[in-house]
Amino acid sequence: MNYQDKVVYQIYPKSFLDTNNDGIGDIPGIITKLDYLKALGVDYVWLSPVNKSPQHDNGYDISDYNDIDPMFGTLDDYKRLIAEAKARDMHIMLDLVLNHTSSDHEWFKKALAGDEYYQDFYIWRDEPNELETYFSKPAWTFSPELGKYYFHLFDTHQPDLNWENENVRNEIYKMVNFWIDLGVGGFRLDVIDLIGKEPDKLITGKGPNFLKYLKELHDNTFQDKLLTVGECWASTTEEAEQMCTDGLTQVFHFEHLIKTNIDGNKWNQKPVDFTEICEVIEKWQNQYSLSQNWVMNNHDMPRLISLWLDDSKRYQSATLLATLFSLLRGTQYIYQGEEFGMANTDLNIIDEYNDVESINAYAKMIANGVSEEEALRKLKLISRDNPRVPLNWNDRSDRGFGSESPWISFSTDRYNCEQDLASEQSIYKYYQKLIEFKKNNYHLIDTKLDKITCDDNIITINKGPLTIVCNMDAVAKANFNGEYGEVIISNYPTNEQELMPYEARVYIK
Ligand code: TEU
Ligand code: CA
Repeated sequence: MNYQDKVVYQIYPKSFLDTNNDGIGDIPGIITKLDYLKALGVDYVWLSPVNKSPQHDNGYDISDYNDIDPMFGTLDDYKRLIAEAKARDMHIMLDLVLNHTSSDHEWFKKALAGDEYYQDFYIWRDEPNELETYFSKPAWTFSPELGKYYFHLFDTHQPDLNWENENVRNEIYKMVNFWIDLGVGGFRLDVIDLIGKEPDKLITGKGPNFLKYLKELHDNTFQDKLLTVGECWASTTEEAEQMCTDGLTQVFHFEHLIKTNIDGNKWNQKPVDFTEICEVIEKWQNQYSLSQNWVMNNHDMPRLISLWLDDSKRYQSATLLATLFSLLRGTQYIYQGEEFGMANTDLNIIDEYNDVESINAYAKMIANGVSEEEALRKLKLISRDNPRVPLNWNDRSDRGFGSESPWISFSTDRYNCEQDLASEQSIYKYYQKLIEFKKNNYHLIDTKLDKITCDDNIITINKGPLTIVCNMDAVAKANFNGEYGEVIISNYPTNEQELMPYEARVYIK
């Protein structure tokens, strides 16, 4: 099964819906919205980690893989979530963070206490080398307990596991099988390409043993029984193919989403060039034959309507992007709030930031002489806190999130789900329409592209009887002669000869 006609909805649990007024979204809150997700057309619900965690990286620092953090609920709540999802013919996907644990994990605590068996679960050296974390700091932290440095590619509270140690691998397989037995329907594998790292050789991604570990994980756990998606920031189609042969169902590539980084540095952004985006689309659609997916938003990226288009033209921007990406072949991933057009938030002081990556990057910029104003401007544009603020379910003082004092400030943007659903121009309803079309006509979607072009910022995709036209510009395009058949979906009520700003049309012949 390749799952390409499925829709996956990502939930960032802390910010989804709070039912006990502690400022933190929770599993019971997710259960109350399953009908809403079902009606959208969702098949799989992926939850960012809800395991026990001290939250130094918002749950991507797990201290107990086999339990749920009390802030989100209990294991029984999680079982109920699985059952309630199944009752609606949906599945729950668990976020597996296998590259590192929290420094509060009992393995690490035992290691620090002198237990050599567990010391070998992590990576220790007498001297650090020059490797850096993804969070702008050295990748080695000195442990006064052991008189050595431990290795971590993320925060210092996220020590990397030593995958060379067979005992680590076996513990992981046992844990993954625990969740399979509990009934999860799939896994998202956090930074999976890093497990084969060889720090002494300065190799971090896709080390020499990576594919071997991946196959072993696959063989000992999910095999080909569940939907699995690997997070790999920069994968070529060849690498993706390797990972998806006796490994994963599919991998994220994010190639289209990192095109605006200058020299790979996310803090230096340039305007999007849609010609480049078309090249990425063409490459994956036409040169990659295994299962693939398209992502517009997630908890690590700014909202795409704000980064690429104009969030003040919310309906057109959101529906235009949805039209472009939903009708490509591949599993569609929707990040919470995307379906009703949530935009970036507008944080103006560094104290309002929560995300460790943003806070460290800011400190580094200031240390390098960047002005506070400029550093804040960069954060505002691209910080991971943008998509992580609580969802605006409505316009009440608690935004329908369930608490007036959330763990991170509400968005400065007040557009909300209730307003969207009541609007003549509902983004949610447009998504519904696209998804319904995609599911009912998947045979038309599941083909290579005949052609994709970007002329004067008008993207045109032809495949079989379908033509998708997207005006990526804020200005109208006169004399557009689309002789592509009948318009079946569009984000404008009438479709004239002129293409309107951010207009999207789907034609069928
Ligand atoms: O992200 C992987 C990762 O490499 C990110 O740090 C990425 O470089 C950054 O977000 C780009 O801005 C995953 C999770 O999605 C992220 O939330 C975690 O912080 C990270 O792994 C560590 O588990
Ligand atoms: Ca709560």
